[in-house]
Amino acid sequence: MNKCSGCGISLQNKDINELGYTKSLDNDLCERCFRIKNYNDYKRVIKDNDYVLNLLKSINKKDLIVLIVDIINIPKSFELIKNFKNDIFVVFSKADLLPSEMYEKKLDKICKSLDINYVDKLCVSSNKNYNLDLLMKKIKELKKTNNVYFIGFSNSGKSTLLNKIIYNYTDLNTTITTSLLPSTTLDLIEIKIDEDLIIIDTPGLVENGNLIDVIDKKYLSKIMPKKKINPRIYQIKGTQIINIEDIITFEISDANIVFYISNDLKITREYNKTITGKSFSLNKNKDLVIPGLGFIEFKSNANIKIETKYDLDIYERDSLI
Ligand SMILES: Nc1nc2c(ncn2[C@@H]2O[C@H](COP(=O)(O)OP(=O)(O)O)[C@@H](O)[C@H]2O)c(=O)[nH]1
Ligand SMILES: [Mg+2]
Repeated sequence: MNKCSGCGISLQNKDINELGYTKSLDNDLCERCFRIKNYNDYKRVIKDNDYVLNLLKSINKKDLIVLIVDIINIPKSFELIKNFKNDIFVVFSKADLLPSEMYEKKLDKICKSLDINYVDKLCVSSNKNYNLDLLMKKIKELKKTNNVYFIGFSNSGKSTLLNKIIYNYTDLNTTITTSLLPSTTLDLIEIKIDEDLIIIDTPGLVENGNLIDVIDKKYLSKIMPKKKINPRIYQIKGTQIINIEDIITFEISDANIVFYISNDLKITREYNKTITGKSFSLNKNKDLVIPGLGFIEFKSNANIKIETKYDLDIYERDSLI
């Protein structure tokens, strides 16, 4: 059966409401990928981790896994990745979004703390073609078989990276569908790079409590940074309320903090208001990570209370910057 070259799903012409539908089985793309590519018209599909992990069972023990991690959205837990006993090459994507490369050493520490079979790491940017030659060189050095799997959480940039590799290093004229929405890639997509290398794109794993899975899709383009993030510094005296649009509100006292979120999001201050919500007590040089939105760096010790209508798995880590 033919598969959609955009998302990997098996094509079918029987049921318009089911995934993989196309009018004619001679088409390369399913209707959904066609609409994403031509009209930017996304249809949210939710695939759970059991579905993805089941597909990943085809990974053989000796195959190299390239774990793609969005530098802005480093997940709290890599528990799911621990199941893989393969060599894991950690690739941090979207390096173009952060202001400096000071974080490279800290990433090493993060990788070592993940308790996965970590063999190497690299920061790349598909948008800026940053470190892609080095990525290919390392993949070729690290791989023990011809199959190399790109795995990671949704929206970490797996398909975009593989498209860049196809464009830069092959004569193929196929493009995998990419979008702002999670679960764009629906099945394994094998790309033969050369005689000795097949890279396999995979659907993303879902991270619990991530804003991109719950926010209305009309806000997605706003919360996902597209350009280098301008760090926004706030020196707070007394107690203040800070809103990030109507997504999340913080009550914070006497602190020096820096927001790393999309430049398109407005941060506003409010006075004489109290909020109810979860409290965090943060030390200097810690980040508060708001999955899907970004992170706040604490340059001083502070208490912070958070109110949001979304069920987010907010967590604390050593500062990245
Ligand atoms: N700024 C930036 N955005 C990227 C980069 N790579 C991917 N993205 C964006 O991240 C989103 C998810 O990309 P996609 O490749 O579909 O992720 P996947 O779910 O892991 O396959 C899209 O909106 C991409 O435009 C990058 O190098 N830099
Ligand atoms: Mg994808």
